[in-house]
Amino acid sequence: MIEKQLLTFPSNFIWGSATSSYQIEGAATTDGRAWSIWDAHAHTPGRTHNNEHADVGCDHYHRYREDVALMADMGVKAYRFSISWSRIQPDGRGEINAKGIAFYNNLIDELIANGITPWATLYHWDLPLALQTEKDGWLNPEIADFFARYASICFEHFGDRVTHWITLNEPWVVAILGYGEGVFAPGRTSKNEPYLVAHQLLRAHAKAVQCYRQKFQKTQGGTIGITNNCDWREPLTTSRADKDAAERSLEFFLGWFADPIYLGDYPQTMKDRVGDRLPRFSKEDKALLKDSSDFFGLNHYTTLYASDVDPNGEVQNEVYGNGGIFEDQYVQLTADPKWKMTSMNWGIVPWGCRKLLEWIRNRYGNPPIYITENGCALDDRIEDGEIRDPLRQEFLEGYLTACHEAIANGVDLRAYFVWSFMDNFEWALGYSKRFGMHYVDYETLERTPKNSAIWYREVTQNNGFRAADDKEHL
Ligand code: PNW
Repeated sequence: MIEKQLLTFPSNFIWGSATSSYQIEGAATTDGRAWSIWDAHAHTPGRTHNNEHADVGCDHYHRYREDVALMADMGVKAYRFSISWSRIQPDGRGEINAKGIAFYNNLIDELIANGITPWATLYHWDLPLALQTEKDGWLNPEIADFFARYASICFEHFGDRVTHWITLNEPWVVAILGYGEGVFAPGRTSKNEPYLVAHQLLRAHAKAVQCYRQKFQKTQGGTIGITNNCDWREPLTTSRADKDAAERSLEFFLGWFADPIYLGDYPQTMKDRVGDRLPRFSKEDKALLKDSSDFFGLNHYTTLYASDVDPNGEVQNEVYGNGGIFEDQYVQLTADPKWKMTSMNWGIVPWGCRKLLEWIRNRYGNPPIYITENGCALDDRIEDGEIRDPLRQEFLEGYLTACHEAIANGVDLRAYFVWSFMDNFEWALGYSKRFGMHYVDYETLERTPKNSAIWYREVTQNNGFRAADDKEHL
């Protein structure tokens, strides 16, 4: 018999669950909301699985009360959602839509009434379409001011009750999947634009933080930061070249966005390799960016092995992950065929999570870390009213065990948000991937807790769980 070990988390550890506006809200043109680039992208034939879009999504806009009740049932202390910019400012600038403000006021009040702390993300990829068509979106340096203005509207209306703010969700995905590979909105493919867009995303983040700190933080008493995503990169061999390749891959992934905030500029390896195609920060931008995050928001899903590539040699296979800027990195990425896979084809590798947390601790001076997303998509089916998803529980047990280990090793990890509260619109993959703790029947929009949600409730209530004493996956 496998011995089960009790893993208890620090007493103030925050257990949460996360979603984003475009993925769940629906009500795409209700009450004055205008289209975002994701509405336009999803309505462009061929861009999403079965041409699916989120006009209705999970209809959370109309069902938020039921959803908050389900969150309370699951025992989460915190809920991370995102605000749809084009509900608040339909054109991305100018006029404010009172009905959009009212929706988030209602949601926030409902959360608080249920003892759940709201964590709001200001930008989870749904840029108001008018800013794209009229203002060139994230390529335009002016966007930092548009974003800061929108952010300040949110601080002003919601900041009396929302004290946990995340400026941007995963700028890497916006830059790489939106402007490098073109699989996400706005669907552009370029070797240069990812760097230009990333630069404006960082500037916009910094300006929103400056606004919060100057006008709101003292009176409202909240915290503000950014969420970046990163997979772990393990050197394929012990060779110096492969170790360097893994490090380089992490710097191109996470260092790109975190170095300017914690260390003052882009990683040296990026400057060396990208050269003039990498924008430079003005003195003013550098100062604004430095220390512009009160915490280290991290979304983490998987791991790949990294090895060095001879620029003149032949690349075997381009596994996803380099994101169209392979030639700037020359890192070969591979999965281990022995790993269990999720339905995203992402390997389940909990030890990568621990190593990444420790890498962040070492590189950035042990900042407080919030895991703002972690979870998995599986081929869930509802049978006799039940969703048996033992692999999701195994995934979560593995990753939470890795988190516990990291904390024991001195990592200042303070929160864990499972992605996602419910099945939802998984971007280009439409409704084909189910990441939820709750199953959504897209015909009836009925929500049912998966078995893993029932297990997660125990975890949140006991502030820990009994994990199989199987150190192998660490
Ligand atoms: C994140 N990648 O997206 C997002 O924050 C969520 O909205 C999304 O539903 C979730 O993870 C699951 O995909 C990512 O290719 C999408 O590396 C793609 C990648 C990473 C994160």
